[in-house]
Amino acid sequence: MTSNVLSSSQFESLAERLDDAQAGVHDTLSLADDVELGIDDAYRIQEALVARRLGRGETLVGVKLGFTSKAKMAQMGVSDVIVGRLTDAMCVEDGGRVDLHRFIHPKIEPEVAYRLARDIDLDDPAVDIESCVDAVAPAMEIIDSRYRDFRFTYTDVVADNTSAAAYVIGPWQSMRSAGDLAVHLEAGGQAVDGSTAAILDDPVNALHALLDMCRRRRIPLRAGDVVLAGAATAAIPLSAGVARCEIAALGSVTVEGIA
Ligand code: OOG
Ligand code: MG
Repeated sequence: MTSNVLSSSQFESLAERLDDAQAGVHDTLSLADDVELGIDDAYRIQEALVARRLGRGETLVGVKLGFTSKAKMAQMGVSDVIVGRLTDAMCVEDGGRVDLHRFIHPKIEPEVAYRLARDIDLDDPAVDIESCVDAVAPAMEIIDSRYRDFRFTYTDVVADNTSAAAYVIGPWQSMRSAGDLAVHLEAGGQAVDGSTAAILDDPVNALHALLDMCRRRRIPLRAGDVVLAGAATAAIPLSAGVARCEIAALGSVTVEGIA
């Protein structure tokens, strides 16, 4: 499967299909039902999808990793790290409200966020990504696959910007270890507990995985960018009411879903 089997108008129309699903709050079927996609194709669709959002005035504010924990891989049946983009329109302030009508079937998951202090030169083999991070925070990601029943293939989820829908970041603190910290998330009467060690043994390893992915995919990393390291536990449904995540030593973060 190579990208040259698809024409650029086909890439554009697959991106449009996912973009329309997100903007129109309706699901769509697996792209894999209609077309054979390779991983390069999937990232190209993601790029076209994000370009449509930027064309509407959104700005890039960071990146997110997916499937950095076994719990997430098992929940979604996928076993390779993926990367997606975050835009300003996805940001919800800590303690803020989010209108659930924006989403198709939202779920929420606990995350560790990092903040880049410097632009990263992807072509510099000696770059030390850890030293480019100045802050860490507890965070939550709202994921909302555009695919029916959250059922997708690996290439589908990459094309769909890794289900990214919204995120909320708790208090930033200066960069420090976030390895093996207890994680508690509660939303809609459900709760899930885990540890940040579930994220590639230590979420700092997500930074190295990110650098590798960004080099391969030519995704820029810039000063001020937020990095979501990937969920520490499986996601739980987001419904009306307050969702709260607490990470030991990092603090807590909340968001209120409004029906
Ligand atoms: C894909 C997004 C995965 C994570 O933190 O692992 C992700 C999905 O589960 O729909 O964001
Ligand atoms: Mg996530």
